[in-house]
Amino acid sequence: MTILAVGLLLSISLLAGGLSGCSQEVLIISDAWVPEAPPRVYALAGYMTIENGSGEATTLVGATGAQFDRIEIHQTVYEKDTGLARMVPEEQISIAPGESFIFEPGGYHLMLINPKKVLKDGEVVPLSLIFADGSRPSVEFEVRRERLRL
Ligand SMILES: [Cu+2]
Repeated sequence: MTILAVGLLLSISLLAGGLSGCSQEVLIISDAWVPEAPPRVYALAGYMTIENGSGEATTLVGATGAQFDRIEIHQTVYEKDTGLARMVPEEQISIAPGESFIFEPGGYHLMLINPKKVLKDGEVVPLSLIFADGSRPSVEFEVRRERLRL
């Protein structure tokens, strides 16, 4: 029973590893940054551009990072009536072949929930993106002192 379970896990991770090797060659992630925030904030935002240089659609389903309790994909939307902004969680982001998807202030962002330490301008935050095909490319997000516009 235990041996079977271990064998199964091993083949799953080998499969994921193989897939990640392919995907990373054709996904270009650039301009990854996190606005510096005051201490004791509940969450930080992460922005980036994902370019899908492959011949197939790719789907981002999440992200992880040791410096945060959890990470969600959010979209900022503005209410037509009031003009007030609110954030809507998104399960996934699909990017067509040859297309780019931009996470930027006022639109989509990674919500980095419960930072475990204060991040200062110039520091680097390592995150792993999670794609539906099982690939988990590592991305270094640069902390920048820029006003956060939601
Ligand atoms: Cu958010």
